[in-house]
Amino acid sequence: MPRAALITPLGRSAIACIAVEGKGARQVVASELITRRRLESYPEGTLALGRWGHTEGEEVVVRIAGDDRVELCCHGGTAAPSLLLQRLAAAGCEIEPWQAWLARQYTNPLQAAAAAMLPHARTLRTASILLDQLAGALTREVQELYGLVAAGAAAEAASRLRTLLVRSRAGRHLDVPFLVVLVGLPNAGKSSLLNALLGYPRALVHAEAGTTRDLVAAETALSGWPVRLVDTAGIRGSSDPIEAAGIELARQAQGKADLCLLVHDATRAWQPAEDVLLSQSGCSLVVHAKCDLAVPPEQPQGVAVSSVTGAGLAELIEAAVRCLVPESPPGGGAVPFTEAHAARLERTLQHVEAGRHAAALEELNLLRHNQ
Ligand SMILES: Nc1nc2c(ncn2[C@@H]2O[C@H](COP(=O)(O)OP(=O)(O)OP(=O)(O)O)[C@@H](O)[C@H]2O)c(=O)[nH]1
Ligand SMILES: [Mg+2]
Repeated sequence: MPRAALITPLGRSAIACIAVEGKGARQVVASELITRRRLESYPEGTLALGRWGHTEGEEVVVRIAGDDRVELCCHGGTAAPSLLLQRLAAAGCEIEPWQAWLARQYTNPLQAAAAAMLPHARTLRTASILLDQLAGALTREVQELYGLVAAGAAAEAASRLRTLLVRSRAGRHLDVPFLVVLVGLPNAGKSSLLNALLGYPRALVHAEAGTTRDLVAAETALSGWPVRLVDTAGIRGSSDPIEAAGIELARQAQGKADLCLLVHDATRAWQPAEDVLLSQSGCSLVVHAKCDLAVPPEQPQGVAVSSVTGAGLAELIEAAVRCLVPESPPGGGAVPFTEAHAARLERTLQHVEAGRHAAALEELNLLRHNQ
């Protein structure tokens, strides 16, 4: 039975594309599509214009991609592709999700996984890393590791495994952004910094302390790495139940962050409460804000910025990226890109270090099959 899948994204678009493949694909399409000549008579590679159905009249560009493969380009949006899929189903096609269609295009499971993640890449940089894996970078590295372990070159294998594990931290953020949370005392300049980093006014800024209550989030990219920035309520003891609820949200966000920007108001002395905040977050970077108004303290060390003049923002972005991605993967390099890859590589390393070569080879085999 032929299968059909919508292979362009759902939602608004000018054009949508449906792939129909498998034995009988042309015949099924020909039963619905009116073309000038019989569809079966077109040679492979032909592009032709047709009219869908006898009553609907949707104009469709058809590409004969192979004997058993046809691509239909119709109007985008939801109505036209849904109609075509419904009619194809009624004519005997099995309708499948694009992920299943895509998986069948690759024989190598790691490459198939990279292809499935690629539409979710948020930036050019992360897409290019996934394209490297789609081109076989991770597959080749796993094969070479397999050869090294099999040949007893444990030290070399362990060193390459460690490199991969470092890269896997960035690899897990090719489709999901890093979480960067701005915390600090009230009025420190958090919301102003959020806006300055985004380049547009997302959060309300006011001279009154305690302005932000809810979490205010927005996505951006820092040096090509996808980042979700979250602004929070200034932390202080408050008897106002609404502000206290906001402060509780801030603490929870701080606990989940990949990186906390601890925003300090450089016009004020460093406070003991800020030492507490610093000790509470695992990974944080101190930001001395409002540096256009005052000289920031030397301790604790941090990045001096002004959200008003823009001074220090480039340095802050550089420092934040260094915290999130200490070693940027080289172009064309192998990058493990899922939690499961990282877990397998971790276990492989443990086996290699303990001299359990058979177990390490087994892990690499499973990784090669993306299991
Ligand atoms: N000159 C100058 N003023 C700033 C800067 N950053 C913030 N401010 C001012 O400081 C005040 C507080 O700024 P916010 O960004 O609202 O501070 P916040 O930390 O979000 O405050 P809360 O939401 O109350 O916790 C506002 O009047 C801002 O205009 C800066 O870099 N330079
Ligand atoms: Mg605020």
